[in-house]
Amino acid sequence: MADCLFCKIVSGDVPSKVVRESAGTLAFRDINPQAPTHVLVIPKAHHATVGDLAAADAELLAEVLREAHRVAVDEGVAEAGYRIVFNTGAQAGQTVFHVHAHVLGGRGLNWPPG
Ligand code: D5M
Repeated sequence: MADCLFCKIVSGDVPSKVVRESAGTLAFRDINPQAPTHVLVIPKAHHATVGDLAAADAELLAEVLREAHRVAVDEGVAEAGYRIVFNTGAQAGQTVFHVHAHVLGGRGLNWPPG
């Protein structure tokens, strides 16, 4: 998608700090980290929300989740505990409409979230 920020990160037109890559996904550090580990995992293909991705390509969604767990392991936060968040829709705080899993860890995380 021409006007999509995360498509531009996939193409390399916008720089990012990549931490992992798989055939269908890219993982890079969030520009505004909310925890010591805050990485975004995205499918390289454009889907606006996690619901759209689940409906269109469930195997690609599974790949996003596998990669999110690998990020947590690589960052050393998997054992203590980490969170995978898909903000979905404007009211839930989604600002970039190219689906992304936030992988958050490295500190205690409150529940319920704000
Ligand atoms: O999350 C969108 C997230 O995307 C938010 O945490 C900031 C992050 N962001 C925005 N621009 C960039 C760039 N250029 N690199 C890395 N991270 C970025 P949402 O759930 O949609 O609110």
